[in-house]
Amino acid sequence: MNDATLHFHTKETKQPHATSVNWSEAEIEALFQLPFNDLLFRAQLTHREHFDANRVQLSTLLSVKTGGCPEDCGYCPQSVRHSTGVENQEMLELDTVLDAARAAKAAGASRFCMGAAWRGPKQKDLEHIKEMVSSVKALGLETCATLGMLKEGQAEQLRDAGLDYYNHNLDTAPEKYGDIIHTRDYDDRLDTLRKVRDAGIHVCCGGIVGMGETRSERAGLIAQLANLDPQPDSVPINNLVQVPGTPLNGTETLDWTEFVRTIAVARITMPRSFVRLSAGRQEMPEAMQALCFMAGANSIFYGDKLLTTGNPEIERDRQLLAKLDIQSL
Ligand code: SAM
Ligand code: DTB
Ligand code: SF4
Repeated sequence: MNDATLHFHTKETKQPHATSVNWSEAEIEALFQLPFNDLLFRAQLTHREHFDANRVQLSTLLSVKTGGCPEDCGYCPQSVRHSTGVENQEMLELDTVLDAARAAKAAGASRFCMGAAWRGPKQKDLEHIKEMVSSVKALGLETCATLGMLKEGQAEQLRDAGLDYYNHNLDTAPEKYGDIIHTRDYDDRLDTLRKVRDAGIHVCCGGIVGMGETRSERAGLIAQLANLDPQPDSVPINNLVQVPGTPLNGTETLDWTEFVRTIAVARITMPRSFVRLSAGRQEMPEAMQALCFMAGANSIFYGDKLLTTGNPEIERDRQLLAKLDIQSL
């Protein structure tokens, strides 16, 4: 029995109202090392303390500006530096976005997330995005955007337009980061997250696993996320979608148990956050997804497409959720 098994009382039960928690990488690694069933059991206990275990939140993604991105993120099919066959698409018309948002709402999504392949938005771009945000919000959907780095004052503009969530990921552990991205650094990301939080927008921040990182680097990513103060409202855990033409294509895939463990550790360390089982679901068997829900995932991307890559068909997800008696939030 290791340390984490012996000290079964979780930090959150010790400090139910603490806003600031401090998880060391060693503590997080000890969670990863728990016997699989013990880890899942503990994650379920934590999950049930804070959430209805039979409900999952559904967010639909739309790429409102695709490809041609100047950044060099090694996983991303939209970087101008990688030949992936993704067709560049300038900013979508408002009506196109609204049609997609109406369809998402009709299919049962509660949140609509608009993504753009930018280093960050220019003011002219932001004007269009603000229009999209306020119009999507007027349909009765929660709004989310992921537009890259924000400059001073931009988060406030998005908030005033009605933006509920901003997605900006830390992506990986600080020590792994330099292997993956060279055009912006970790502090740039933390700075954008601070701007979002200071503007009063909910923070959606997570990362990608399966990029060839070690287990301690996965623990390092979770430590960074869990030690954000306050913790992110929503934490997308992406399993790398390997796209031919990207530098990370051909990376050894993560064993499925390790992915489920990552979800469980995210749940235990961020007890009140929505943990989103994000990219990579199309490649996951249903039983693995069910284990992720058992490990505390309580949100998914819902809709046939992520930004440029595939996601399970809506009908297939409906059937899966029905089989698991899971209802949407
Ligand atoms: N361009 C903006 C940015 O990077 O901040 C917003 C869009 S970007 C595509 C949003 C996130 O998608 C990335 O931070 C990364 O975590 C995730 N992502 C991109 N490509 C991925 C892939 N192939 N597999 C898994 N996640 C991916
Ligand atoms: C997040 O963490 N994952 C989503 C969303 N935030 C924007 C994006 C996944 C992208 C997967 C690759 C693609 O479809 O281009
Ligand atoms: Fe550009 Fe975002 Fe892709 Fe990085 S992840 S290349 S910033 S679109």
